Amino acid sequence: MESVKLNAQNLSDFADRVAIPKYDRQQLKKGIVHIGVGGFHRSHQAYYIHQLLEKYSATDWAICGVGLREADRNMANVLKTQDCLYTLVTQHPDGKVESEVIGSITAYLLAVDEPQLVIDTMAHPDTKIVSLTITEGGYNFNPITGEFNFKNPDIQHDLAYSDEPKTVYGYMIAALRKRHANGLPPFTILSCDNIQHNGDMLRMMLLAFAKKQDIKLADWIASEVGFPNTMVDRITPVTTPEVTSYLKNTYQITDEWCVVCEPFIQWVVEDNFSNGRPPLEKLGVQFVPDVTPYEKMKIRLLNASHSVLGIPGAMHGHPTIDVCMEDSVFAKFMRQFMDMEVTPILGKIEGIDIEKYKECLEKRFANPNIKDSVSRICAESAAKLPKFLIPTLKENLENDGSIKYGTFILAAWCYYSDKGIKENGEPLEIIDAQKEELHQAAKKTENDWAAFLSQPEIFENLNKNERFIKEYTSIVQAIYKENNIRQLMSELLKMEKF
Ligand code: CS2
Repeated sequence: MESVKLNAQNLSDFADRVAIPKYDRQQLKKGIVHIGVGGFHRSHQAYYIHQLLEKYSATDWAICGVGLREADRNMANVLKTQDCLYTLVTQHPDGKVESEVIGSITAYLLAVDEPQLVIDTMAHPDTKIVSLTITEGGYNFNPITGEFNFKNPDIQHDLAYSDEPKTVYGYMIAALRKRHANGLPPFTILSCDNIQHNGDMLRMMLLAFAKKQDIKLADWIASEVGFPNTMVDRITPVTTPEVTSYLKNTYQITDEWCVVCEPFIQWVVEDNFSNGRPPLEKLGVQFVPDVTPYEKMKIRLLNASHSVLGIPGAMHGHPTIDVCMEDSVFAKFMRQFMDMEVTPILGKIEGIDIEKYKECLEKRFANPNIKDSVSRICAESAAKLPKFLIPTLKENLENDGSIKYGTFILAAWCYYSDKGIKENGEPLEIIDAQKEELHQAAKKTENDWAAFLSQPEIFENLNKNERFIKEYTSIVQAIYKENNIRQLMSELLKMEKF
């Protein structure tokens, strides 16, 4: 049988092969505008909303996706031809696969082409929530001063030309200004990135930007807009051509925008919405008064452990996270990091058994069908590690706790950034907006062992801490001398060398 293109017109053709939306997509109101429609948004929030539409007819909550960058153009083009439909492929550890066409995104706007339409959609009375996944590095936060980065040229552009914004802040302010002028209530702003206190951080940044333009508007935002903090979780690897072929060969579906994910899904949200919200609690989303302990646990255990496997994994030549987990040295190293360096600082979390949570993480990482590439994990480490790993190190330095495992990863990252090759001499695929700066700092290492740490926007003042410098220096020297990361990990585990 010939493969058929996924779109609204052909949708019913697939009904005997995969699950397709049962609701009438034409009748839905767009209650959510989502900025940053990557794989994660599609496997997580859009999937939750899809289920609400399936099971509870929550017809006010369809999603309008927005891409802010020129780089989103390809996706926008594909989406147009697919009427925003895509297949979600859930890969279970035992080999079971579930494929389902998701219909909750009903429109997609490429902001560079239609800035006014994006502002008008956000300012439309139907829009109740603007949600975001703009990545850990996307918040325009200056880690040294803790303040909004007004030096960013795009931000300066948005201040000068507020009707033709480029940044997420420019768009949100333009739309909120319009709502205010029209006497509409503001939308809730819902951050779904892996940053502790993501809502608070976004609020602080947006208010700083708003105050520069319009104090009255800033006051209105400060008193009326809800910025719930959230913890989001579902491992979503990069879609590979194998998945596209799988859909073609198994179900005869041509889908150029499919997404793969694990079965696990979790969302914990503070119930602080200023203009209504979908009844997500019906699907097991947890609404809590304070998300802090959950987000800390998830970011410091799951996201940091990903980097703990990914960076040395990439250097050693392990292609994916499950392959790292199959290697007992890597698996033990990660467990030790979780037990000795993260668990002690987490404290007790009401309703959560940390031991079980860690065991569950190990199983999720070991899922052989997810094939989550180490290059995805290592991508943008300069934005990730200051959120995932470095805060743990700092807390352990304050409390006299163990710092060996976390320090080892930073030293490995230095070598990785300096040499840019695997142990077997093949080039590493380094994806990082800070790639050049990292390389410049790292390449001075052999003349000055702590040179890599002189990047205050990443390490702040860690390079002034004597205990840390001592540990770091001894590890980084060993890594440069031996170029055998796995061997050194195993020596660290036996406490032989460091
Ligand atoms: C990963 C996350 O980007 C990363 O380094 O740790 O994308 C992770 O897979 C998700 O946060 C899982 O919820």
